[in-house]
Amino acid sequence: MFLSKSLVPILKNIPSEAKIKSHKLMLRTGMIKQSSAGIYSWLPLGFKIMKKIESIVRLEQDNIGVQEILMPTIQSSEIWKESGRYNDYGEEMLRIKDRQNREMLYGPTNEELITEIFRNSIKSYKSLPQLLYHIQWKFRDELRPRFGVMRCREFYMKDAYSFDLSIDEAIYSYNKFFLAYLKTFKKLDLSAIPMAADTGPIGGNLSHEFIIIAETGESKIYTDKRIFGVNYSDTVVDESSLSNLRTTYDEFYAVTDEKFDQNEFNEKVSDDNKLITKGIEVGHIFYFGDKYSKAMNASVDKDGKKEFVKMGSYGIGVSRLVAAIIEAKYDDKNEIMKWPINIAPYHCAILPQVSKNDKSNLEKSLNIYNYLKSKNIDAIIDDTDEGIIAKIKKFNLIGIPYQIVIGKNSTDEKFEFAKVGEDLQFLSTDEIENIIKKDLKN
Ligand code: 5CA
Repeated sequence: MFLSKSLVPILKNIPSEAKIKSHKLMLRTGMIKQSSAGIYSWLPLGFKIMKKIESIVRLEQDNIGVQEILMPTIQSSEIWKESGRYNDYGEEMLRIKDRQNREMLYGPTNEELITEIFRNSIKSYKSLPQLLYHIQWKFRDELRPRFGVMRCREFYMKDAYSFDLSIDEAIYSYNKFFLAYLKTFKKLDLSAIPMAADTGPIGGNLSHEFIIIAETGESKIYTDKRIFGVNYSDTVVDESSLSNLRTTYDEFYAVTDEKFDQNEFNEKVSDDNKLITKGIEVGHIFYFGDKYSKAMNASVDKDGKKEFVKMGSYGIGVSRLVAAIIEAKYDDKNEIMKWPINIAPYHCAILPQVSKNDKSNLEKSLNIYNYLKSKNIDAIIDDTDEGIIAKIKKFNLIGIPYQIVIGKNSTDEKFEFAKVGEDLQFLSTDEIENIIKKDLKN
C-alpha cells in the first residue's frame, strides 16, 4: 500500500478542541473524523486498529465458550416498558418514532432484547448455561460527550449476557468473564485492574469495572498496589480455580469512587501500599440475578417448577479501547506512538528517499514490500516527496512498530531499520523479517 493513495488525512496542527493526548493523536493522524457532537467516522488507520482489537476481544469470548450473535441497533420500546427501564433510563436514551408512530429507540445496551430472545428460545434448564455476546454500535445521548471516542455518543461495544439456573452457577459464569477480561486486556498489552464498582442503570449488587491507570482517566480509584502482582496465568476455566482467583483479587482493596470508604481503606491497606489515582474504565461486568428475568418472565422448567433465570452482563468498550491504548502508550513529549504489533494498522513502514529525478529508492521499496508481503508482513510505503526526517517523524506519530529507511546509506542488500523511536541499524531483508516475525509471535 502506498501512503499517497491512502485516506490518511494528517493534520499539521493539533485541533484546539482536543484536550487529551488520545483525542489529539487520533485527529492528527486522521484515524477518526467527527461528524457531529460525540459521533465519529472511522477512517482507514483508526478502523484497522479497532477491527484488530475487536478480533482479540472476540477470540477471548470464544475461548470461554460464549456464542456470538448480532442484535440490531434499533429496538422496540415495548420490551423496555416490560423491564421498567423505558422511563428510568431518562434522557441518555435516543428515542425515535417510525412512520407508524411506533416508539423505537437506538439501543444503549441490550439486557431487554437478549432476555426476550432467551425467553422465546430456551425452555429447559438442561440448555443452561446460555452465554451469548455480540459486538455492536450503541448510542447514549451523553450530556457532555468529550475526549473524542473516549466518551462519545455512538460507540462500539462488546456486550455479553449469561443465563443460569442458580446463583452459584451464575457466579461461575461471572467468573469466566472475569478471567476472559484479564486475558483480553493482557493481549492488548494493558494492565487492567478489576475494581468493585457501582451498578448504575444496569442494576444488581455485584460488579467490577476493569480499569487501566491513566492520569486522564475519568474514574477515581483507591487500591492496594499489590493487586498489580496477582498472577492468573495458572487459572483455568473450572469452578474452583476461578473462584480462587476471585478470592485472591478480593484480598486487595480496589474500588472506584462510589464505593470508597476511608475507614475501610485505612484498615485494609498500609500507607506504603495505598494508591489513589485515576483510570479509564475499559470493561464492566455485572451480576443482577433475576432483575430482568422476573420482570420479563424469562424462566426455565426444572422438575415441573418454573425458575426465573439468574443473569449477568459483561461489557467491553471496543472503540474506547483504541483511545485507552493511546493514553497508555503515547509519548506526547517526543511525539512517538507505539502500537503493539498485534493491533498496529501496519507492521512496518517503508520510507524511501524520493526525488523528482531519482525514483530508484521507490523501486527498492516495492521489492521489499513484495518480499515482506510474501512473508505475511503488512507494510506501507511512504511514496510522498517529503524529506526522510519528516517521514520518520510522521511514522513515529502514527506508531507503526517498525521503519525501514531507504536512502543514501542503504546498499542493495542492507537497509536502515528501526523499531519506532529507537536507533537505526543496518540489516538485510531476511534479518528484518526475522525481527518482525519474532515480535508477531510473542
Ligand atoms: N450492559 C452492560 C454490560 S454489557 C453495560 O452497558 N455496561 S457499561 O455501561 O458499563 O458499558 C460497557 C463499556 O462500554 C464500558 O466499560 C465502557 O468501556 C464503554 N462505554 C460506556 N459508555 C461509553 C461512552 N459514552 N463512550 C465510549 N465508551 C463507552
